[in-house]
Amino acid sequence: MAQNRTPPSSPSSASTQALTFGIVVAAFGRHFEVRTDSGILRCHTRGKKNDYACGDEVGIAPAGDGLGVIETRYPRRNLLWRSDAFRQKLLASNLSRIIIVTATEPGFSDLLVSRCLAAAESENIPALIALNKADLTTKLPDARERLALFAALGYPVIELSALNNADALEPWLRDERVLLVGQSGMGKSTLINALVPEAAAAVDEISIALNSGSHTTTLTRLYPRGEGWLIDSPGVQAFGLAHLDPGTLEAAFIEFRPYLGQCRFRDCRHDAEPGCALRAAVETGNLSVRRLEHYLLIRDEIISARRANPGREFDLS
Ligand SMILES: Nc1nc2c(ncn2[C@@H]2O[C@H](COP(=O)(O)OP(=O)(O)O)[C@@H](O)[C@H]2O)c(=O)[nH]1
Ligand SMILES: [Mg+2]
Ligand SMILES: [Zn+2]
Repeated sequence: MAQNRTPPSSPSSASTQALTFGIVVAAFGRHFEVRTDSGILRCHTRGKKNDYACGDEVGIAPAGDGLGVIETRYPRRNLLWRSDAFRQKLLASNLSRIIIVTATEPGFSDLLVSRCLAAAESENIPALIALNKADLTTKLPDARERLALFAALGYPVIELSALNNADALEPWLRDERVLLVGQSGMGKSTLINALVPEAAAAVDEISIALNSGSHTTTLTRLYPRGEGWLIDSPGVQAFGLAHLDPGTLEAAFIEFRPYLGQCRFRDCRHDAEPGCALRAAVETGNLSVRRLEHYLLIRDEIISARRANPGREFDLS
């Protein structure tokens, strides 16, 4: 999948050496693994720069002994990330699909599903929902019912049992660049092991030595598969969307779109204003009250994150 590529502009550094094209396949703080045509290189970065994500296409200067330096990053087609008032976490880039992994047990948060969907929609990345552990049949009806909310919006919901087989996902993976995202314990790593036979290393925690000593960290890792790839990510509990402005968030709730701009007041907050088109649609059963609640909660969180850290710039494109 990697190929040699000449950088778009001549290198700005003193080096005139041609850069080697690669894809970031693992990120550990300021160290990265980059897959190139001639194998995986362990790379560090220039200066304090560390905003690379799994899936990024980069140009590296090989330094021998399986080491290299990331010199440049090529433009991203998209980027999935989360942020609160002060921090941000890059999840993955250049995706063609996101699979939100839920399970019959332990229980999952439908609010988190809405957050992941909003993140995907804001970057125009198609999303589907996997309902894993379908073999645990006592909890299955309840999980199905909770996901019906999203199925009704048109998101595919695929039931499967990763421990038995994951074939049901096959049509959604072929040559695609897919991120698995979800709470911990849902079965993301188990799914990767089922789908990428040589991925036996997809364990939850991997100890790695960083320069400051030995750390245990959860890891985002990319696994090549056919012409595409799959990315396993650590469990997310909080998926902050502080980088989305409220207008983007509204439109990321796809079923709201026909109603946006229809409220009596142009700056309607969809809380208790008269003539709110979203509330009216909830009253008539055309919109789900649960999704409106999710939207309001995330919107308020974005507003307070921005108040807590005014002037913060969100630009990672
Ligand atoms: N019964 C059942 N257990 C599963 C299934 N898939 C995963 N598990 C179990 O769920 C636990 C969490 O799985 P893991 O892949 O680590 O979840 P992750 O945190 O999302 O990566 C492990 O004990 C798995 O064996 C499944 O389809 N059925
Ligand atoms: Mg895992
Ligand atoms: Zn309104």
